[in-house]
Amino acid sequence: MKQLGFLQNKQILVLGLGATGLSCARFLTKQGLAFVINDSRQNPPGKQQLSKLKPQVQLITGRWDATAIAKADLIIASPGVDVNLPEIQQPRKAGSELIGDVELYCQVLQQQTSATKLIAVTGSNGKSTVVSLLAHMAGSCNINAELAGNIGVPVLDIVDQHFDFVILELSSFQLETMHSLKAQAATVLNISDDHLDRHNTLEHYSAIKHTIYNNAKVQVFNRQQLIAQPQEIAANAISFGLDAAENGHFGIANINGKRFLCFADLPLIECDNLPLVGRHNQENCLAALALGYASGWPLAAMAQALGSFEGLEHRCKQVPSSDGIVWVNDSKATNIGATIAAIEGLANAQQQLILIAGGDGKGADFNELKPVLNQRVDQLITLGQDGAEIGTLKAGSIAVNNLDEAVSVARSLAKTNDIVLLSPACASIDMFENYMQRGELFMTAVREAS
Ligand code: UMA
Ligand code: ADP
Repeated sequence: MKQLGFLQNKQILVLGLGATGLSCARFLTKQGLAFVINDSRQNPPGKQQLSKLKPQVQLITGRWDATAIAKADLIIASPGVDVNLPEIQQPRKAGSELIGDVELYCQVLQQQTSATKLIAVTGSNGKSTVVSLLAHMAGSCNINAELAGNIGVPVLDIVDQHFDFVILELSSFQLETMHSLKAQAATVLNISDDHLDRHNTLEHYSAIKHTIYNNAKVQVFNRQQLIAQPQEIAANAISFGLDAAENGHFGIANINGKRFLCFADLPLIECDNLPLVGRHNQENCLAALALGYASGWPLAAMAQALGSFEGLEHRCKQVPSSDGIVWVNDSKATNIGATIAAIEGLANAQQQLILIAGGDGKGADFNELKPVLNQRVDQLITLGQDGAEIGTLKAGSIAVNNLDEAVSVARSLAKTNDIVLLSPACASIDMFENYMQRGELFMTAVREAS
């Protein structure tokens, strides 16, 4: 990669030494630039790798360092760092720039007049599923595309490779520190309470999400959720929704008693032929089709590819078992919206639905869960820091101490063919390393006992 003029002669400070901080360190090192790293944790996860990459780099840990912040001209913050903290804002010198890694990535692409087109996806739920669907469709259509962002690949790690398209999964944390994104296609899939411990109000969280539409060539929007729609809908915007679609938009039609994903009235694929379960996933497929179409990808080939996308782990996935109970791992449901979608997608008149929920609620108002808990869930088992609060929403709920106990209580309540759904509506960090570990432990408990 060419040396980038706009980064020269600046005091650069990287905040955070996780996956993002390390990718910043790799990028800056390749550019031959000096930098300092500051992580508030005593022992940040990237420490060892950093010492191999650049042993002489100055790393400050265990606090936010006012002196380093005060000296910096350019501060690159990791998404997990709350940049609004007074410890970070107050020491900054006048004119210093504070951005995230994705903002820096966009600036680099623009400096290089790169031809790479960005497809940008945010939303409270469905981001990883939609970007993975897009990557799967791109693969089937022989389109040179790469996935990056919140899905787990820090963008600066791919900045010196050429792709025709980069599919960006963007969190509110990343969007909060960005202003230069110019996406070919951008969407806010949906908005429900999430991360309010950091963004305080739904209005603020929503305003941050909406910045993804700024300068987008094509806005792709959920026509059934007003809060997620651009304030000014451009003439070329493309909508998706689970209802019938008008010309130029994506939706669902009933044809001879069968439901099809459609482009206006053109049937693309029958819903029963989608390996993904639940109406929320039909919505995700429509969003992916709309984003691909907005990027000039071939419609028929994209639709065909949907038929072979098996879905991601820990998202409404059935756990194999031999005990006749339908165990479903939806550990990635870390907010209320995801849990409501899972319950609505799975509840039916024939099978009892037993829900296991609870964990760290991140400041959410659980009352929104009450109607669905009372109308569609037969038994509620709660655990974790905010489990008791969820338990108050449904009479007869059972509180347990850990996941093993939750599985054994659920087994004692379930009859053959009943559904036991782990869909916590909460983050996992109060009891587990992450949602993946929570999902793995659930699957292990199910397998061991069945
Ligand atoms: N932290 C500190 N002090 C620091 C830096 C971080 O206490 O100095 C804490 C944060 O509060 C956070 C954790 O450490 O709890 C990790 O933060 P980080 O910024 O170091 O995380 P990275 O390892 O760089 O990973 C980040 C994203 N993490 C977060 O936004 C918390 C990853 O998204 C993303 O895949 C990665 O960059 C690459 O872009 C993960 C995530 O949980 C999957 N995202 C949230 C979500 O999906 O809900 C937003
Ligand atoms: P994200 O990356 O936004 O967290 P994922 O695709 O990983 O989204 O899914 C997270 C959780 O949200 C899972 O529990 C999944 O079942 C649920 N989910 C997926 N798509 C939707 C949607 N469109 N609406 C509501 N919930 C959804």
